[in-house]
Amino acid sequence: MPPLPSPTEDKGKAIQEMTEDDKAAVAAAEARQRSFERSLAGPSVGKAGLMRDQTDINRIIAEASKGSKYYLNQVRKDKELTEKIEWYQAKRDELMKMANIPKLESEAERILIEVEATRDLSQTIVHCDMDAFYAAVEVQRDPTLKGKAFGVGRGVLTTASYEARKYGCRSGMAGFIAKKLCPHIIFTEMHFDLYIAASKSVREVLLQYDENLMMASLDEGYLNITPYMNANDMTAAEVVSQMRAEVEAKTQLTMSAGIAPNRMLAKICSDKNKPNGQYEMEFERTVITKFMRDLPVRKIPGFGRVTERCLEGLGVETCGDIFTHRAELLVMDHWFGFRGLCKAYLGIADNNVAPGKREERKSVGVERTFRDKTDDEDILNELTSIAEELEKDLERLQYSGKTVTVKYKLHTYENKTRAKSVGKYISTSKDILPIALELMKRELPVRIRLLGIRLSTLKDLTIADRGIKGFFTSPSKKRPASTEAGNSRSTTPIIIDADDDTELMRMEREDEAEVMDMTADDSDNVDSPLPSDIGTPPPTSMFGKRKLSETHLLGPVCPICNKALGPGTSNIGLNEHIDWCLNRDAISEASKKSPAAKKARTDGKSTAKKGRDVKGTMLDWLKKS
Ligand code: TTP
Ligand code: MG
Repeated sequence: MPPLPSPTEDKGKAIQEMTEDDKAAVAAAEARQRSFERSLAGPSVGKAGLMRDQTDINRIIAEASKGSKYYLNQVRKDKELTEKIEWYQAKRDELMKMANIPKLESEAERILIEVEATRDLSQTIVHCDMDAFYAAVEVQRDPTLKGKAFGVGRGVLTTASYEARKYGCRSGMAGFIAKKLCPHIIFTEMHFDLYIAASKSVREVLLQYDENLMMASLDEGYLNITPYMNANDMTAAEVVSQMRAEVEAKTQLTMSAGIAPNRMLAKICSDKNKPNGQYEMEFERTVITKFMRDLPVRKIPGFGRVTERCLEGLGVETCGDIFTHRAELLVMDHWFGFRGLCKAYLGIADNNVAPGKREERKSVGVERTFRDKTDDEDILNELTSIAEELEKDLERLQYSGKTVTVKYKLHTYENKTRAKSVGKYISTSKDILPIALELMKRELPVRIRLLGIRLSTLKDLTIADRGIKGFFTSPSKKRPASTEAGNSRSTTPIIIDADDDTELMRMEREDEAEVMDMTADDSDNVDSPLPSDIGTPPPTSMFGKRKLSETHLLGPVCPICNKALGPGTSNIGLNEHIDWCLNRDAISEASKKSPAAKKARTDGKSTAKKGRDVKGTMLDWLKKS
């Protein structure tokens, strides 16, 4: 990591004495430092209405967190990512040297035309998002907070009031850093029961406009209002104004909304006139493509800081740059997913709106973060309480499962998982806890900062058993499929559907999970108030390739690579596979030399790609050309 630049006056003098090459090197080092500070500042940087420059804020955050374990971990991750980007650049150069560029460009254009043909402008999709949701509910609970700078949560802020945001305070920020940015900030406890009740009231209003309402978290949801507009002879803007007014009348909370032909665009639009506003995208191909051209890639839902930096490494900062660099991006298809990028460039995405996609859930888990825990008894007590919470979640979500995985994170931020499968479906703490304890006891003594239990190889209890057993299931046990709306917070779904799960997407998911787990190890608070199911994979079609019904037939699922191991796989078999997965050196030929793959191997994460190997076909194609 380059050192922080020296104070301005020294810098001015020093710069005069430098050669052009030196100046370029300093500029590059400063750019890298700023990029590092930006990534350190977390996922929701760049919001409007700040009282000081975002770069200054990023620097204060970097200074405040310097020396903390979180900071050191970010330095390590930044270094790894920089290496990975260099590897991508070298790979691109190597492949481009072999390529027939005009042919590559026309192939890219053919794919773009193919993707363009999937554009559907017939449906009016709305994304609704409550304004400063937890904070607004807190003001209702305690009206003295109105107009003040405050954050919700103590160790880590779940959100901040708009007044606190002006100082750079935001979701996911450690409380002690928020205090540095805004010394008069007030911290409030969280009151989940109130957020859940408010969310329910909002949902009741939204359901009047689309019975298939798709809640993405407690405070946001998607609707298809096309039938409502037709039935009531109203424009989209009229429907959305009325809907927002009804939400406010019922809850005294304000909501913003975006109107567009698909979910991705609607989500981007809902942020445009926040708070308490709405924005409608014109349903015109040329208007949409023009809108996308200047849009920074980071604005695409699901394109986080890892994707942003990797694309930046290939010269892509805005969606428009995707076209300019189409040839390079096509040769990098294996790692970046070319079709997904074409969709971002064209502003094309899924326009299906359907309530909670239960069938794609692979596991249910509870994780807790804390300042270091070393005492064996303390750790096992924590595990007991986690198992009890997991039982409640399984009851609420109506799942049972066969594979218990204990996950812990060492004080060095290294993640470890241990799993065991059993012959029957279980869902109670009585059944889960002994397995979790057995797995964890073998690991002791440890010094950890996160502990969790996850149940996978799931069975959906809302689906009646097929076959003769189904006839005997008591109807009272079959609950209607609950949506995921009860979840306190789900991760942002990536709503550009890519054909395959790329290395980049995996890295982004890991990064997002880690951001969520960003605890204040230097703060006064011990337990971070993060909601329990934060580690749940995003409920998106992109990642949930395997249907739940299939997993029943395919045996236990490896918690590392998510592969089903076949019916009748024993615990020994499962653990042998997990060991192999953790230590494997035979990953795909393509990613073998990638620093990402090397890291994934040591982290125990798989880079093995599901589905067809795009690189194989790409290389064949290059050779032919
Ligand atoms: P958001 O909609 O992202 O944020 P917000 O509603 O507070 O503010 P905005 O006006 O920008 O929409 O998230 C909704 C709630 O989810 C938020 O109030 C608190 C919670 N949350 C977390 O618990 N952790 C997080 O990392 C984020 C981003 C939100
Ligand atoms: Mg919100």
